[in-house]
Amino acid sequence: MQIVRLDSAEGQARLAAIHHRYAAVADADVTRTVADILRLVRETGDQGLFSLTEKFDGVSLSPQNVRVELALLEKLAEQAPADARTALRLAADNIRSFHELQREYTRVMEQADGVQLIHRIQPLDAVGIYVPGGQAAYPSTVLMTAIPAQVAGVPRLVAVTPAKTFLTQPILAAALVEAGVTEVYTIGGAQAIAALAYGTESIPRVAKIVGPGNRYVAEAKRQVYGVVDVDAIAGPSEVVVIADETADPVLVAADMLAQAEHDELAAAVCVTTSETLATAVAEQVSYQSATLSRREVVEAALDRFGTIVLVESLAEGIRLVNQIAPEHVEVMTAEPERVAEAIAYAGAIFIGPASAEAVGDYFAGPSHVLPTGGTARFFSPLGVYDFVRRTNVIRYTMGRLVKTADMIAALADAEGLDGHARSVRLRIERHSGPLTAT
Ligand code: HSO
Ligand code: ZN
Repeated sequence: MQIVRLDSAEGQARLAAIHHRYAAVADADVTRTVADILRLVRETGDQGLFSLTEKFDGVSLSPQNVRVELALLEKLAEQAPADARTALRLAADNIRSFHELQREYTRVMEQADGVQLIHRIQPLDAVGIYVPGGQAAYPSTVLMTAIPAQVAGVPRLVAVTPAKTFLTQPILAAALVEAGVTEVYTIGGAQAIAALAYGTESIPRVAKIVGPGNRYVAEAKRQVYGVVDVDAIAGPSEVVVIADETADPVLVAADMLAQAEHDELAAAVCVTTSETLATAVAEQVSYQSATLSRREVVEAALDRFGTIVLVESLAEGIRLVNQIAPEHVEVMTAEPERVAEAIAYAGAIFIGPASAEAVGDYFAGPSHVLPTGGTARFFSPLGVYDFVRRTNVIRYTMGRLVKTADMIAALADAEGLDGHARSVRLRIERHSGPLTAT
């Protein structure tokens, strides 16, 4: 684990690498392959979807077996360990209660003369949740993506996943049950994204697609954006721990390793004012990493981005954290609330030694689907607000129109749009009755 001073040449080089961590390279082959897959499903529906599933997953689908009945899903869920299922249920309850806070309601501005201006909020009709096959699929992520949509009131929650997923990971079936999905289809890859976006004979289209996937899935989501909405394409997970001499090096190291085990591209950084802590964290990182089952992934990640940065003051550390704008920030300092307050750009902030990132990853309630790669500068965590549509409604009265017609017409004239001006003036001319509220 590298320890560098912020103002050293070494420190600057390391931070430059961290700042440019995911200049995602668009692979032309992937782009082309995905475009072909999307076209085939768009043009031929079920037929293309089923032939691609046969080709890539070796599974033969039909309109009769592509959908998993919810009763069967519940049976599959029962094969997951009971303690994990109980934990999923409690986690789901916490996620639901936190997201209730984010609910938005239709607001009406009612004026004395009867004019009504309405900001109407409605849930999306249908949301597709992509659940990747294989080890990269996390039941916690199923909860984090499906529950905010459910709280928003989305009536159709459609999960898609390759057929083999449930056989190898029944806990994913349990998560889908717990999250309250309403439809499940055994399709995966770019072809599943196509089916959700365009619809096929067997799979009615959705309005938005969320959830992580491999690069073909990510590229497919990018290409269908605009036909449907999609969530942000998440990069590898990242944490910055900001710590002073009061922090426990054992915990700082443990949390950096928890991040590093996600991915060879994951970033685990500690920013500290204390040289003693820096040395102790570095020692702990090598000591603890030896016993992790994903040691190889951990080491690759630490080689690439694992860094302990020595800063002169906490103020300097906070500036650095804001420049990195990481997905997660943990604050382990004497007055963590004050430091946390000064952190403007982060997906999620964890205050004090009890708030391990794992608490947020699994259980506390706030979403773990967070902006990565510095996008916390302008993006937010996935939330209920991502699953609603807003519509503006205007209900004017003739009384108000008479009062304001000249101003509206003046603005229309100024833009050279006499059709607009006329449409308002005509109403005044044709209105003969007394000026009532309606
Ligand atoms: N740290 C990941 C979420 C996760 N961790 C899922 C464990 N499972 C991104 O926030
Ligand atoms: Zn995690």
